[in-house]
Amino acid sequence: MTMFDSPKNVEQAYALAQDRYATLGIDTDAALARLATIPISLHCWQGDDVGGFENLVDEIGGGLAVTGNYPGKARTPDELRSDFEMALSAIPGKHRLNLHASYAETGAQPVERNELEPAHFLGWIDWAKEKGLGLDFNPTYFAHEKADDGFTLAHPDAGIRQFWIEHGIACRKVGAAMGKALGSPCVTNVWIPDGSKDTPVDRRTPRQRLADSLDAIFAEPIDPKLNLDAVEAKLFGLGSESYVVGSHEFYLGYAIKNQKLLCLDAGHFHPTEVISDKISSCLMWLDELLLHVSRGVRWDSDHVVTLTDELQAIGQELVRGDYLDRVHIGLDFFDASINRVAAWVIGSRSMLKSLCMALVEPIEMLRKLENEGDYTSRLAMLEEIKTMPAGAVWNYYCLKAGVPVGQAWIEDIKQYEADVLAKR
Ligand code: RNT
Ligand code: ZN
Repeated sequence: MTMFDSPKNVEQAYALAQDRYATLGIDTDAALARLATIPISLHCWQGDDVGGFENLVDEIGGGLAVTGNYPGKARTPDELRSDFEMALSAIPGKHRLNLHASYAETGAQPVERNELEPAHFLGWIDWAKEKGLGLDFNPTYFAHEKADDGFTLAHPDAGIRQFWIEHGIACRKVGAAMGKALGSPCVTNVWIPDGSKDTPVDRRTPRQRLADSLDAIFAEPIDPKLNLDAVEAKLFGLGSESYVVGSHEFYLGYAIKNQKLLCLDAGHFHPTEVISDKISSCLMWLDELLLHVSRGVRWDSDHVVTLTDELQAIGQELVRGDYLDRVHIGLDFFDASINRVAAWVIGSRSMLKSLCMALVEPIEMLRKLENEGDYTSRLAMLEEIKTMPAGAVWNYYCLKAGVPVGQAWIEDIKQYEADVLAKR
C-alpha cells in the first residue's frame, strides 16, 4: 500500500466523478477551466508573523497579535520569497502576493514611510515578474512610533495625520508601479488601527478627520488599470474595543460615495455575522470588493483558513452570484504556532477547494427548485450535494496543475523545514 494515490487512480476517480456530475448537468472540465482563472492574493505577512523588515519597534502594535514561536520564520526578503515559492509549489493555479509597506527593501539606509518609493520594492517587483505573479499592496499604519497612541489618519495632531496621509499617497504610487510593471492592477488596501479602548465622548470628530485624510490620499486620480484603492473596516480590535473610527458603516458609505473598493475581512464583524451574506448587498452599490478571507475563533483571531461552512458559503456566493470578476480574493491570517509555509498552503488550498466545490454545484437546478417554492427538494439536494465526489475533482485539478495531490504536499514541506527552516 502506498501513502498516495497514483495518477491513474486520480484520473479514474475523476472519470467517475465526471459522470456523476454530468447526471446533474455539470461539466466538471469547464468548472476546472474556470477555477484555473481565479487568482488568490496570498498575504506576505503569514511568512514572518507580520514582522516586516524595518526593525523600527519590537511590537507590531495596532492591536494585531500573533501567537506562537514555531522555529524558522523568514528574517529577510530573500528568505520570505524562498518560503513563498515553496508554498506556491503546493498550490494549483496562478496567484498573487499581497505585500505590506513594511516589507520595503531600502538597503542599509532606513527610509521613512512617507518617503517610500517604487524603487524600494524593485526586489519584489522583479521577482514577481520572473515568477508570473501579480502583486497587491498595503500601507502600513502600525509598528511605528507615530502610531503608538492608537491613532494615525484620524489623529488629533495635524502633523501626525499629515505624515500618514503622505504614507498613503506614497503607497498608491508604489501600487501603481507594481500594476504597471506586472500588467495587472494592484489592489492597495487601507486599514488603520484608529480607535479607543474605552468609551469615547466624541465619535464624530475622528470620523470627520478620517474622511478628510482619505480624501487627501485619494485626491490624485490613478488609472484603475494600474491601481485600485480599497478600504477595510473593522468592528473592534485589541485596544480599540469601545470604538473603531473606520467602522463598517463608515467605510461602506465612503466606498459607495467615492467608488472605492470595500474590503470585507471575515474576522471583522460580530461573531454571528458572516461576510458571505454581505457580498451581494455590497455589490448592489459597489463595482468591486476585496475580501480578506480569515477565520476568527471567538474573536478576530486570524486563524488559518479551513474549509468551514462559512468558507464554503463565501465560495458559493461568489459563484452563484456571478461575482468572480468583481471580487478580489485575498487571505488574511497569521499563525506562528505551526509551520508558516504550511499555513499558507492550508489556507490557500482551502479557499480553492471552496471555489472548486461551488463551481460544480448544480446551481441552475437549485435555483429552479427555489423559484418553484419546492424548499423540500432544495434542502434535500443541498444535503445530497455535500457527499458528491468534489474531492475527486479537486485531486484531478491538482494533478493536472502539477502540484501534489492530497496529503502528498505535507512531506515536501517537512523536507523543506528540515533542509531550510530548521537551519535559520
Ligand atoms: C487588521 C486587518 C488588516 C491586517 C493586515 C496585516 O485587523 O485585518 O488587514 O491584518 O493589514
Ligand atoms: Zn484584514
